[in-house]
Amino acid sequence: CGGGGAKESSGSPASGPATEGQGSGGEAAGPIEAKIGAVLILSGGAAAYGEAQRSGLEMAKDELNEKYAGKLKLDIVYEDTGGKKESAINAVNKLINEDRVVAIIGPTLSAEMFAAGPVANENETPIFGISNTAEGINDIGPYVFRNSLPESIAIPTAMKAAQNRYHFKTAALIYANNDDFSVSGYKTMKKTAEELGLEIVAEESFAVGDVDFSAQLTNIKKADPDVLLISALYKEGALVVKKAREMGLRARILGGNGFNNPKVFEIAGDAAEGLIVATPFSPEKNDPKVQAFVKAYEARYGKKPDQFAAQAYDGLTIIAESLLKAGKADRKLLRDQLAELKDFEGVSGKLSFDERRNPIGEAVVVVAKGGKYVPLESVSD
Ligand code: 1QQ
Repeated sequence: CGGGGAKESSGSPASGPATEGQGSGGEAAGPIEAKIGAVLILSGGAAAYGEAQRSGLEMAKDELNEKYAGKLKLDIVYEDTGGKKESAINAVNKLINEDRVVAIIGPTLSAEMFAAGPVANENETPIFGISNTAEGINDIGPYVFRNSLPESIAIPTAMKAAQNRYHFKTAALIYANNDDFSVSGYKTMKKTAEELGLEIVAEESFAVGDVDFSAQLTNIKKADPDVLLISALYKEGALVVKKAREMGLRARILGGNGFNNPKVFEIAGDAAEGLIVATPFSPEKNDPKVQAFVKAYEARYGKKPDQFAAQAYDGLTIIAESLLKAGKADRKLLRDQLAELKDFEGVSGKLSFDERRNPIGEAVVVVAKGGKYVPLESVSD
């Protein structure tokens, strides 16, 4: 493992404040005591993402504290943003300066990370996105990480698989124009559609919080596309799918990461049938690690984990293992260990970072069938 990154921390007392107020710094015989902040959406129209993330984190925390008993003691301080950038910034400031966390997990939305990531970066505190999929997240700075597969990888994977199967000629796009993730996903969808030689016959947008999409969908229906590409969070995205089917749109529908939450099925009902998305996590995966995770999660929470729970679980595991390599709860040493992550085998797949700390990983293409997502290759129509 080497731990080579530590060499760069010229005079480790520089990162002293990171360990203050955290009980043992880990150099004594006791366990490394690490307080981690989690900045999540736990209320409002996108709360199901944060709830799944908190479930994944709590399960990981308990398992890791048991597995590394005597070596590592993790504690998580949760902050709810309600999806608001201002709240994310305030939460990050509080966690860094008052709670003196060694690292922050989240925030849930890319938009929140673009707002709050710079604060953590300036304060030399590792901030680790578990669901940020927009382009440019890692460009915020060297203390910013994510294990969530960028849409620039996931969307083209899904669109190419769908194109190979259904041979679309025309496409329409609709997206939330005031959310960074949705805008970034829309740009990737448009670029990929052009690369695949599709003619774009309609392009529409809306705002997060909107509930009436009939004007946009009337235009889209008139254009009669072969595929409708939707870049949105689950609530608005699922309402668009529902309305599109009510209006009789015949197009196949393909969505981005926002659709990777079971709320989609609750909101869209039967209209979700056939919806295509890309995800790095599938609870069906024939892998003992994934199956053990799914079983333990179901036993604890009474439902299957979604991708957000899985990436949260992996995110805390990565931080815990990096803390053990760092040897103490120190922000700079932890950052250096995180930057060296290679071939981590998580429940949401294998993970390494490229030189810009972007995750290198693979997406599975899934399709909605009978109220859940199944691999596209497993269906015949
Ligand atoms: C982002 C996303 C959202 C779907 C997270 C919930 O991928 O904001 O980047």
